[in-house]
Amino acid sequence: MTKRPLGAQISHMLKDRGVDVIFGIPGVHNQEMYRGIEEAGITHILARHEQGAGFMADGYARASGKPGVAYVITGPGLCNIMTPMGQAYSDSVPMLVVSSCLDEVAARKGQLHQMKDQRAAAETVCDWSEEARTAEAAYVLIDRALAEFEMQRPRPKHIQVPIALLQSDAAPARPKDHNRSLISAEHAQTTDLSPILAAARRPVFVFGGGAAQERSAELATTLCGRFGAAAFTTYAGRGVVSPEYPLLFGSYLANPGSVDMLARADVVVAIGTTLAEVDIWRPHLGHACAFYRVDIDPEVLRDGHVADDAILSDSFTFMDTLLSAQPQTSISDWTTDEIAQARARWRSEADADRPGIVPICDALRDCLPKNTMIYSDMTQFAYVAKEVWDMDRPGHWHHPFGFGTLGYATPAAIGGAVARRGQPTLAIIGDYGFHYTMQELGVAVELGLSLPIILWDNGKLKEIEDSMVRAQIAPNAVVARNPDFCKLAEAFGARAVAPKSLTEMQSEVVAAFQADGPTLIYLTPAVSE
Ligand SMILES: Cc1ncc(C[n+]2csc(CCOP(=O)(O)OP(=O)(O)O)c2C)c(N)n1
Ligand SMILES: [Mg+2]
Repeated sequence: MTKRPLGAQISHMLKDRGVDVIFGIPGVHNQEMYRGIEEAGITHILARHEQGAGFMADGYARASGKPGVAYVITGPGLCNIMTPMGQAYSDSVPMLVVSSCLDEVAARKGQLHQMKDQRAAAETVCDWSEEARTAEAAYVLIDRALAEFEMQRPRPKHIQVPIALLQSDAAPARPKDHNRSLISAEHAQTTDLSPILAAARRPVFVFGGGAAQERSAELATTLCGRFGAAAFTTYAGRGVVSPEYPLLFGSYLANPGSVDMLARADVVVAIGTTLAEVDIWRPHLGHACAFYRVDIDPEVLRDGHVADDAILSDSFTFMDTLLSAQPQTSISDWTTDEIAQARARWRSEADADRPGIVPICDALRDCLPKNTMIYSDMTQFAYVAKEVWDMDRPGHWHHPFGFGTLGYATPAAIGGAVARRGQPTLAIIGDYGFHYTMQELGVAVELGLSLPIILWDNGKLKEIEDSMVRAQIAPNAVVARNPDFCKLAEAFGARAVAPKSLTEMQSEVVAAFQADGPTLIYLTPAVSE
């Protein structure tokens, strides 16, 4: 048993548990955690700000399904990563943040990186935040976090370790117990909805991000087809149902017109969705019929969307069980016409609300390689795309949904590209949001990531300006002087292009996927005129 300082042992333990990449920033407080990274065979990615490290870990986790791990220092390092932790909390992303902490704070004021209660601060934005006071406690907490990522709704966790403990010699953690089954018995619990769905004339499925696993994709479409069900997806659930499926309403749940369609349903089954404010932008879905919910998280099943029956199950098991039941004859009254008409109406409403973006979405989608993974930011471009852009596979469009923070897309796409080296990744971000984390461009250059970054420059904080106008506030504080974005990208060592037409944009996007580093693709509304 090799004794090493605990900081080094932690990296060795993480490697043993399957962690290959850690995002972070070292400092004198957490440097012991850096002693063992290379020795353990883990790649460390040095972000330019802890917020970048957190978003990279998030993007990595969303792309790989593995936990995103970040190392940060006491105090400011932890504070800086709290926004990504809050984002990962709202969007159910498995993220593990390990930080140092001071050995003692009560009697010694004015120490480097001191804050009043770091652990409690972190706890406000994650599932749990714990301090390890012994090496064994650190190991137990790490294994608990990793087990919970697999068994429960995944959410970020924070473990802090006192500096002196990180420095002190410790025996290694026990090797991973491969025999331990992580399948929780409660996930097998399902109710048979088969006869109810077979008898329904207008069944509707609503699929959320919880159903957006690759293995669920064909299941969901087959399930809808079996019962002649119409389907909605939330933004996070896009791609769960094939865009070829004729009864797909798409991701238009936030369009008020979706209420009328849901009112026609005689059974609604919501799978893996919180039906949160950011999904439906109204308190009630709009149905007036039997309503069933399926979720892995009991808290979701107990919320305000009261169901006739709440089924505690992961979405895959639920769908698989439902499909294994004996098929019964099922007649559906949904017509492809009513669905196509509703979709066409909603698409033109999206275009009218935020003009000029739909044609760019169409052109962009047409030129992307099939399995492109997209990361978007809080920009009007994404708000339009989330509705009009059908995905042909689940889990390939990531957005800062719940917490809704700016600056997500660039670093999250970097994390995603690291997780899927050699496969296409794209970022979409607005001119204002780009400022939040643009320094992470340096990381993409360093790593030689062939990452196209679509920068949508409408010259302002357009969504906020529009909102102020609607509220009859004279628009103010909505224009920031922008730099020459192309020169800026070039200063980082990235490529930069400013296509003048949609066809030019398409060839630049194709070229960007072939490049040996990131490309800033600078677009203004003029590109579609
Ligand atoms: C951290 C954070 N601060 C503030 C906001 C509020 N906010 C949402 S969108 C937006 C403007 C974004 O401007 P831009 O990136 O240019 O996108 P556009 O709306 O112009 O497409 C702001 C300030 C936010 N979402 N996150
Ligand atoms: Mg803007």
